[in-house]
Amino acid sequence: MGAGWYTPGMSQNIESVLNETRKFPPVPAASLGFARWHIGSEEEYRALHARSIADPEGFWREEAKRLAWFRPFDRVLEWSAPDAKWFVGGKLNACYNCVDRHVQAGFGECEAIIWEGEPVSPRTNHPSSTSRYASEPEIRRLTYRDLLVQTSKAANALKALGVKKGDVVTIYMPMVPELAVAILACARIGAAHSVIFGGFAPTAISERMIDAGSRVIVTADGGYRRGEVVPLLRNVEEALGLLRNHGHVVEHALVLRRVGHEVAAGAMKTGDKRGETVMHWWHDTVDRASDACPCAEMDSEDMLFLLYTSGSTGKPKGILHTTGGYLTFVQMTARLSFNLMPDAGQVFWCSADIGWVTGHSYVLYGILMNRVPTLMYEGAPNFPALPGGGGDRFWSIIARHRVTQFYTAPTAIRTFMKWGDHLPAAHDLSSLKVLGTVGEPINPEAWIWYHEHIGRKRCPIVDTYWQTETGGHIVTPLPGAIATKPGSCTLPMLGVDAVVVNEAGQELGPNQGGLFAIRKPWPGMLRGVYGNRERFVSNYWSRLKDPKTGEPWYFSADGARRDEDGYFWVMGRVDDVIKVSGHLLGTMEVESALVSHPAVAEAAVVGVPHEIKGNAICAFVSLKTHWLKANNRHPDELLRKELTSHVAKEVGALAKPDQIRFADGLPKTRSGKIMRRLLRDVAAGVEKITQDTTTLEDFSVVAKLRENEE
Ligand code: 6R9
Repeated sequence: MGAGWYTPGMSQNIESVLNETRKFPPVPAASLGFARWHIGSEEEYRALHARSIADPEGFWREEAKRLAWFRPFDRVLEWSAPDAKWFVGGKLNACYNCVDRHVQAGFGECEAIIWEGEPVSPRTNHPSSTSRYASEPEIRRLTYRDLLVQTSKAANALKALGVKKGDVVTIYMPMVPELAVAILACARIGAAHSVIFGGFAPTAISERMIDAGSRVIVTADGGYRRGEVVPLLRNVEEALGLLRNHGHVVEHALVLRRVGHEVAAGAMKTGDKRGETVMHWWHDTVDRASDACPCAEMDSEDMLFLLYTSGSTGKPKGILHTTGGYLTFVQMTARLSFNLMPDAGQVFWCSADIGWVTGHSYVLYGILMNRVPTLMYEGAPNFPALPGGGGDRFWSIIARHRVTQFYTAPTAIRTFMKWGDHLPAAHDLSSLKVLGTVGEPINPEAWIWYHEHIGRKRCPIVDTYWQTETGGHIVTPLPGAIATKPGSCTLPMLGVDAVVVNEAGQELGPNQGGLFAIRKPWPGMLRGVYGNRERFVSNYWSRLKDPKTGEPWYFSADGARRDEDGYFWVMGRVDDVIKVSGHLLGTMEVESALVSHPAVAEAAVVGVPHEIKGNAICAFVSLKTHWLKANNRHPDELLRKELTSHVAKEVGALAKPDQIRFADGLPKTRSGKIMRRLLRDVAAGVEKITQDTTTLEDFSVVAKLRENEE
């Protein structure tokens, strides 16, 4: 078994990472202006990690004590694989841990959220202007007391709409402070939140609401993105129509006014109905609600949220996280990975949208629990767009707010590289102390650029490997303790028993490619796939097990290797899931969208390595000839465009194929399975077809596909 056997979906250039030998030692805390590192040496890390694996209950008991519990837990863990119960018997509340406890401890006036809106007008040539822009962006600062008042009001408003403990509230909002407020308000009253990324289409909203049995949605009239208005309310109204057709009743929609100039919004009044759904403006309900609302006492294992993520089948799965374990895990990982300390002048900025797990754990929960101000930015990095192309908004934000920890994705870093070194160079980035990356393997070139041009060779980079399912970081360097290597996420988080194994569950030697597994439960682990036990078991707990005891191990669906220092190198997904610009997408989701178009007979979607996006989406499509004839249509550019916008409409713009290739038929094995590996090679333009093609049903198909290569 060589290093390359798990190549599907792999977004790292294997040769370049295998030859990567650069190593960057940790720097003294004082050189960055930190009072100290939480963990300051590799020896300390190794001793703590060894202890956390030898005595997980002792280790996690101490960590959990950092939270505020209404009732202490009786037992740390009840484990009957794959089911874990953490901190059994304990009662707590997530909003209390993020907000109330800080106010009660006398920190009510400390900043909790610093928010910057997108709109600014580009600078005119006004000579007296010291700003790069004609108008300064809108900035809002919320203290913990503000957050307490706002979440209490929103919680009371939700209660008035009939939301109860255990209900699922869907949230589809732009990156504005009210999004954080809505999430925390749900947690406050014990309702689970299901946040849907604002880039998703009406079909995606309706699918998720049905799956979650959710009857209340919180949204906004729109949001700003790259100078345009994203029509959130219009999408919700369309979704409500789809839901009605399914017989799913949404009782209430709570709508924040963010943009104000939408026609649909102008026409809406509180109390209006869309079908059976009663519409409410946020300013009519939340603003008028009482600001006193007690925190619900939640069981440690009560559901905190659902977050839908793509899988290898067409339907997204609702990843279920519970309260005590998730909170314990994210407060610890946020603190250790970024060296968070309250009252130390830190400002933490994670540029991810809250619609993804990174935003849940490291824009909100993990950062607020550590009482460090969290920065939220509403819009795009290239607004306003600069004359030469690209944008420097992120660097101006870092300078303006003296950001100390910055966390973003490799795809963004590669985009910044393309826009040019002069953009970050023009800004004061001296406040930065720790840089983070997440979402996909980072190529060494991007890592080095981040290190030199953003970190100015001073700041450690934490390459944090984790998933929606893991709740928080599972493999990452700790910035004061672990020497980094560009492209490697280095060593496991405390309490995480991570390994690279073969199919038989045997640990592999240095630089042997295998499967990434976790052998012991950890508090941030998912507790289920909502309403689908079978998918939970088969997706995560069926492929790998302890060869001695037969106990199932967690399988992340990623291929990985460890080097001679035990460092992990994640090589990418081994299933039919791809990362496109850092967003997880099931190829089946895109295929289902394509075949729902009347012209399409069959579709196969694969990822192709892409310089900026990590993966680009390539769709092979065979068309219905009778439909083409009947409608006088042809496999041409026009149809390509139509199919592309059809996918955007069905799933969301993030799922748009970058390439559509028409084919007479798709290559299949005798058992009828589409030969994706082969299509991947064809799409990537690999010269020699690596897969044994003797099982192909129709050889001519391969030749045709290869002829069609652009
Ligand atoms: C947090 C998040 C999970 C998948 C995961 C893996 C990839 C994430 C990575 C990484 C290499 C890293 N991934 N971080 N691969 N190095 N630092 O992204 O969650 O959207 O659920 O995606 O992302 O393939 O399996 P999610």
